This record gives sequence, C-alpha cells and structure tokens, in this order.
Amino acid sequence: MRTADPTRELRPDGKPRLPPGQHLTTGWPVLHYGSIPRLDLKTWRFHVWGLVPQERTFTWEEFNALGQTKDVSDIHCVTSWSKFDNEWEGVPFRAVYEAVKPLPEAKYVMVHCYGGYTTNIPLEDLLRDGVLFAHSHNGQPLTPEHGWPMRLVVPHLYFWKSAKWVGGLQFLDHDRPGFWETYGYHMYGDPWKEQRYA
Ligand SMILES: Nc1nc2c(c(=O)[nH]1)N[C@H]1C(S)=C(S)[C@@H](COP(=O)(O)O)O[C@H]1N2
Ligand SMILES: [Mo]
Repeated sequence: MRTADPTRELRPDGKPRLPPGQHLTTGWPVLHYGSIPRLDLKTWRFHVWGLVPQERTFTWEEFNALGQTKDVSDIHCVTSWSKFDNEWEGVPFRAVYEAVKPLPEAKYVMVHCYGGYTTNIPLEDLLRDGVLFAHSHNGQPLTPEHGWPMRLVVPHLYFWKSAKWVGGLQFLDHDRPGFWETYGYHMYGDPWKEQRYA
C-alpha cells in the first residue's frame, strides 16, 4: 500500500517495506573493507568455476552480451540504513546461469571480487527476480567506490551480499562462509528476520 510516508508502506506479501531496526537514508553511504581495486575494462574478466560442466571466462563485452535488464529495488544495510527505489541496470543472474548451466549438485555460490572480498549465497536466492550484475545505478555508470564496473545486487538480503567489483562465481554443493560471514555475520542475512550476526 502506498502512503505519504514510504517507511510505513507494506509489501505485497504484507511485510513492512522497511525491515525491522532499519531507518531510511537519502544519501548513499560507501562501505567496504580494504581499498578500491584499480580495474581496466580491457583486462576485466569474469570467471566461473566449481560445479559447472566447463570453466568459463568472459570479457566485459562477452559478459554484457549475455543479456541486459533493469530493476528497481531497495537497499538494506546491516548497519541499519536503507535506501529505497534504486534503479539498477545490468546482466540478470539468470542469464549467467543459463550460459554456464551449473551441475545439479550446485546448491551454493561463492561470489569472488577483485580485491579479495567474498560472500556466500544459496543458488536459489540468486535465481530470484531482481538479482543482477549491475553496471549502472539510477541511469549513471557505477562510481569506483560503489563497485565500478560491475557489482552484484541481491535486493532481498542485507547489502553485504551485494558484492562490489565482482569478478567471478564459484559453484559449490555446500555452504561456506565468505569474508564477513567468517567474522560473525549471518550465513544468510534476511533483513526481515534481522539475521545480522550469527
Ligand atoms: N568487494 C566488496 N564488496 C562489498 C563490500 C566489500 O568490502 N568489498 N562490502 C559490502 C558491504 S558490508 C556493504 S554494506 C555494501 C556497501 O555498498 P556501497 O558502498 O555501494 O553502499 O557493499 C558490500 N559489498
Ligand atoms: Mo555492510
């Protein structure tokens, strides 16, 4: 339901649009561990390995040719800020999935980033609507601090799962902790269940 106060809206499933313990921000905070990797589109590669019939490496052009989509979604950071109505544009996860055809044993994905950051996500979550590898936000190319040239966007999980400077996917048959998950962040990270820390 739309009301004058967007923080009081409900989602179609009846849950509040603003998850518990979150507040709305209008800016866009920058948060990451370590420094911003220096990347070049000419040498940028996207690697796929693990439980796939064939390891694959995509150039920037090849990766973007897999498909393009736009989706509007909300950001929920575990540090309690949320940012509504972000228009993301890029390659839908589903297009990557269809190109690499992971083996049936693949149930989890480790997302790997330039700079060494990792995060773990169940495969079925990546197949949900709105999950994409974004190169643009609100009509503008991502800035370096927000993940240029490409970041993952997983709207229904806390934003630490939306890895910046993504460079590859590893398909696994079991769940393994990524970077923040090793330091006590929740393995799944559902904002509506406040799955912040394990
Ligand atoms: N590669 C990489 N991606 C990352 C992180 C990181 O440290 N490295 N931090 C995560 C965390 S904790 C958050 S809250 C968001 C922040 O994204 P933003 O800086 O665009 O707001 O990026 C996520 N993606
Ligand atoms: Mo975060």
